[in-house]
Amino acid sequence: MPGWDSLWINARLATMADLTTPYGEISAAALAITDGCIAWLGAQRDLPDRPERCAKVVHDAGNRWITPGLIDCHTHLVFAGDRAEEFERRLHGESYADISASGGGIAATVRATRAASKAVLLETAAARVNALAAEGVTTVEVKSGYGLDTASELKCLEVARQLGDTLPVNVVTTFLGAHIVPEEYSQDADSYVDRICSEMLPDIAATGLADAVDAYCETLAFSTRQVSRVFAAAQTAGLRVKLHADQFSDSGGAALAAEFGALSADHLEYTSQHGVDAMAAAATTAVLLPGAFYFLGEQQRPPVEQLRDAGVPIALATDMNPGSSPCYSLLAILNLGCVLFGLTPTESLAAVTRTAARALGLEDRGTLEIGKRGDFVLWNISHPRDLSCRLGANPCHAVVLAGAVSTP
Ligand code: DI6
Ligand code: FE
Repeated sequence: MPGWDSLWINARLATMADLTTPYGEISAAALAITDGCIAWLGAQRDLPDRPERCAKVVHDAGNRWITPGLIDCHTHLVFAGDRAEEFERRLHGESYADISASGGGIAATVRATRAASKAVLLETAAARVNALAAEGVTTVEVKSGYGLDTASELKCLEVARQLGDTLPVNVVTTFLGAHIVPEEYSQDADSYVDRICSEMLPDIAATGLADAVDAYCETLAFSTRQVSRVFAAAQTAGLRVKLHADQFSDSGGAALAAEFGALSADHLEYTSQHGVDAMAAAATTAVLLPGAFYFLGEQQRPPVEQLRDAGVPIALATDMNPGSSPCYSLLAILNLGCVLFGLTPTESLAAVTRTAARALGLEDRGTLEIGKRGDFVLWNISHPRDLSCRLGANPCHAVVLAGAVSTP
């Protein structure tokens, strides 16, 4: 008798592990948990004994599909204020870049976030995390980047950690001090980069509040030369890097990310073949963000074919933020990934499970396999492709986090 903590029976598993069969399906399956991790999975008829004799608790999945817990690997969900008015300005013809240049955009959210208390930031961010969790998200990456001074960045990263401590979701944090040049440095971007490298990044790394370092490489933010300095400082502090790259133009961001062995390069609409090849060689994951593409009415799609051909794994994420992607639904992103970027439903689901885990450097999740965390979702769907083909539906039946049912 194996003595597992719990056992789920009558399940259809989309393991996402061995994708030589679609979704890595195991039908008429069972899945066992011990100490919060997957202890066994396979065809139910292969169980070593009757279910009640195998585990302390037996759950009946009711022949539902079970997928790995979803992972949103790129968000900016700790922020104050809102920018709905900018949404209207864009509809009237102003561009994202024009609005940024006139003091709106990220700078507007920085002003509001600096002025907000930790309690307000926590409450508003918790509502956003809960929206994701209600759709089966069990791990979420949260970036700072709306503080842009040490104290305000620490405030946001503390809030991010607190979200993970208090809500039924795992939080991975990223320091994005190089988001834009803050207003007080507007005449001297390089001095702000100096400050990030010599003061902010080392101080923040020492607190342990940041799991990685990101930067925004774009004409309205930082150049490749400036990002290189930030990445070098990150590596000195022992932190992995990732990059907002080539969103509005080919700045060579993807190749730069690859040069620093980045976990991921994100956006990539304008990435060249050279950038794709560099990512493949460096095993850097591509994180595509169809929410920002959609909200900003972009026309140039990321080079999905080239990424596929080069074998670069493709992840998808919400990019949840108050400006370029006020998207509160990772399931909607699965649909946009298919419709806007031409991913298949299988690729889309892999993009928010196994590949999203890879984008975060997490080897303990993202697939249903023995030894992985017991983070998974039961769905009211007839096939995993349903998750990609609907928009605005939430077929999540239950969420299990480290083996424990977390849905109310
Ligand atoms: N991620 C970002 O950091 C920026 N764009 C993006 O896709 C800006 C977010 C914002 O508009 O606040
Ligand atoms: Fe972003």
